[in-house]
Amino acid sequence: MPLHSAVALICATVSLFVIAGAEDPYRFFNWNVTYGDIFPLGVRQTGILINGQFPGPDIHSVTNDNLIINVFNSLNEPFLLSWNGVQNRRNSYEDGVYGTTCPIPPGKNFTYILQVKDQIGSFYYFPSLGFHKAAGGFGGIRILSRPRIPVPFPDPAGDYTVLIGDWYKANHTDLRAQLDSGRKLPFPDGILINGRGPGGASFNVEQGKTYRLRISNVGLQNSLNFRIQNHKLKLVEVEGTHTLQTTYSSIDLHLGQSMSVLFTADQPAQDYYIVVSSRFTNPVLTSTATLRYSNSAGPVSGPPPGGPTIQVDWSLNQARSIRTNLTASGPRPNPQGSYHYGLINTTRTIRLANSAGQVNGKQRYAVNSVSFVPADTPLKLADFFKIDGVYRIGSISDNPTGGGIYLDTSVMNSDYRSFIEIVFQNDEDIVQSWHLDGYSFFVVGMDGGQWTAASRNGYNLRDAVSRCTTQVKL
Ligand SMILES: [Cu+2]
Repeated sequence: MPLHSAVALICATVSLFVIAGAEDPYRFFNWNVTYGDIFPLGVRQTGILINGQFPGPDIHSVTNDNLIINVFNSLNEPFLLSWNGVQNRRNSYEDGVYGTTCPIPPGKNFTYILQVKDQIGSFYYFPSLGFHKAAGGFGGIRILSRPRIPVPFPDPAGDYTVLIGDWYKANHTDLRAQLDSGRKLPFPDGILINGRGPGGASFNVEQGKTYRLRISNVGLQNSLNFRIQNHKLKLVEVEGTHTLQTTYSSIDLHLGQSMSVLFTADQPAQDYYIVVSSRFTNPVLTSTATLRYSNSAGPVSGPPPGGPTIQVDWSLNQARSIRTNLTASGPRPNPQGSYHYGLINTTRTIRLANSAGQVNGKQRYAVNSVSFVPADTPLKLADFFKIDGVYRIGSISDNPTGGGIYLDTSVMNSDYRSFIEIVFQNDEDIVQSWHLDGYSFFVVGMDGGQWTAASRNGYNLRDAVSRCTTQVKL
């Protein structure tokens, strides 16, 4: 199996903004996190609910809003929520992942204070600890443009969150126990669309109108393909970047990725299949939802449309076709193409290789041979209170070592305002997703084979998308 790689450029900049005038609006959320019975695939299992809901409630916001989210943990184990795609500006301790912040103990609460400063787009939140994500606790995040900022397409007649993901009938505690006993995850039992199994979810449209879908892959492991019977999908936004408006018959979403598509209900009035199927798996898992015209003359008919299954090149070509719309506004009115990332010198190259293996009889995953273990004190707290000895800078190498997997609290430094090239290398036999919490990066290249310095000749240094999650192919 040849190595495959993807390359990201990222600026390690933490900018200080001077905010003049009135404060930006506040939005308050009070969330209670509980266990509850759910039956998404027809059998009872323990889900994680937010205010009684599975999936959790959407967060609707506008650029620059302050989000105050008070989370009560009514589970019997520690809990954290991570806000995928919400950028951190000197507040990485608000991004709920082990290492930057303390877990919320059972019976306690924590109030997240976030600002979606200079952001637009479609994202989602999810629980980051203890395999909770396999039980729910996720939901959509949308950040709308401010009223006077032009958006490069007319207001859609409807705007729907679509959370898709592979799913297991087993409780998250059972799945966790399987990894801890040294086994890998089994093949999933199905695919959920907005928390519902095959045929469960439906979306209502009026004939002739155009709708926006904000689709996120909130699953555990599998790349998914999304399509609508007899309808085309126009891609308009990827994780906060307005894209060239290319039309596709189906779209791949790899784990953790979010995209917005527009479609027009321009077909004869009836119901149609919305199909989500697994990529690069044998067998192929398929699930459906229903697109329902308000004047529908009848139920879905015909077989659900097929999509790509094991074709890697198809997926790579589609990924390469996703480009930034250089003449469209982002969070601000100036076209974002004025940011010439391709002209900035990179001062450092980091190569990260993922691997899987057993450590002390448990199934573990590693980056440059290090499988992360949390320190007793979250790293940002150690920084804040100037506690020495919690972690070592440089406890992970800038390049793959080829050595076996070992446990450590891996911490890599970076220079303030440096511009960094990151090469992701995958020699496992499944697609990997890499996500950078609190930052975005430009995905400038993606290809098979071993990365070399000559690979730079093929970089897209003009209109790559800035996003927070990239796939690295098998
Ligand atoms: Cu994140």
